[in-house]
Amino acid sequence: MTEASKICIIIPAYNAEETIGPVVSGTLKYVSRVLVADDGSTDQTAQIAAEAGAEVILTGKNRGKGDTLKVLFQQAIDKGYDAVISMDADGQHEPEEIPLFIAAHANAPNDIIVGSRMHSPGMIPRARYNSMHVARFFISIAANQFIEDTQCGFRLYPLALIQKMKLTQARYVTESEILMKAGDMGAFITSTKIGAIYGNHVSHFRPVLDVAAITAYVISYLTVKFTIEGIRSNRMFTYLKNNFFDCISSFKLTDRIFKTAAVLTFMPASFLWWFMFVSFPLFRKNNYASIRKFNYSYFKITLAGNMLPVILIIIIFEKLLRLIGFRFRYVDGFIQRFYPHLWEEKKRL
Ligand SMILES: Nc1nc2c(ncn2[C@@H]2O[C@H](COP(=O)(O)OP(=O)(O)OP(=O)(O)O)[C@@H](O)[C@H]2O)c(=O)[nH]1
Ligand SMILES: [Mg+2]
Repeated sequence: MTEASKICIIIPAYNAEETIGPVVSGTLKYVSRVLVADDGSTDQTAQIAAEAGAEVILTGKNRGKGDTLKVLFQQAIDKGYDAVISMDADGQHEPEEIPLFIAAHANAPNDIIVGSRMHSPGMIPRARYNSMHVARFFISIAANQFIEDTQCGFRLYPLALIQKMKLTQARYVTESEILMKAGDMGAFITSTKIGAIYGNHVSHFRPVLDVAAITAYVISYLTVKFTIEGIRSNRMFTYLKNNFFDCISSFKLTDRIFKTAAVLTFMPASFLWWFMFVSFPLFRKNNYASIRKFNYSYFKITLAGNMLPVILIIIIFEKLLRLIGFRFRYVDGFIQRFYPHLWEEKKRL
């Protein structure tokens, strides 16, 4: 059996009738099976995908990208695949780039391979590029390694790795959750350069709500990780399936309570963790093992965390100024300064 025959393509789709046909037919040049999950579309997405050659799964009412990905993972596992390549239904991912993922997988079969668009800043809307930088900074810390593009949906997932984690989040948060948990279990995440396509496509991504949902989860994840790493020696990988954090996150109410508490206490807690970083090694040798390994200033991480509300204020300020005709670009400078490329030369521990 060749590598390619154990990999299938999965496409979560929602109201993508304009683009899904060519996406499916394009991918079928590289793999023999494409699974499309139609997530309660109100248009012809399912029919067009099926006509183009995909196996279509109907999920019923719209549940969002994350839950649909979970359905697709399970389908691929049931059908005996080793790995899946996820692609967006809106034509932002080029089927011609599938071989890059297959080749990277052949080199590193246990790694998650993530497409990176970060080398094409000119092709990506400025606000999105900035939020990709901030997300990359914190998700890389949680995942114990530098990940070029943490928000790209064009990825290869080894299914054995996916089965080692419990996915508790939904919509656009799930993809960040997977990277953090995988990296925080000791898995590697490899990047492969892909093109950035931003045309006149329809986006379902809600810039405020979805960014807020990702931020709240990343903060709550780091709250658990920084607390565990702070009080334990040599504890770099803190995630284990069904740990207490998974239990809390599995129920909507406790998930919300924990996220709210984590967001509200993040600023004072970040100084507490910094204090633990500086003083605890006297009796907890090599605490914060992941950060010490990278030799990255923990104070800069603390500062970056505390700059988040400041950046938010500057974004609002910029938008207000734009309304009265002034164009300033303060945010870009702040992002470059406080959320730099982390550990560029030390991608792996
Ligand atoms: N199953 C399902 N999939 C969705 C849903 N919303 C989006 N998707 C899928 O996720 C992909 C990415 O969603 P987009 O809304 O384009 O988000 P994005 O690509 O991160 O954001 P843009 O860069 O603005 O396009 C889409 O192509 C769909 O395949 C949804 O509600 N359900
Ligand atoms: Mg899109």
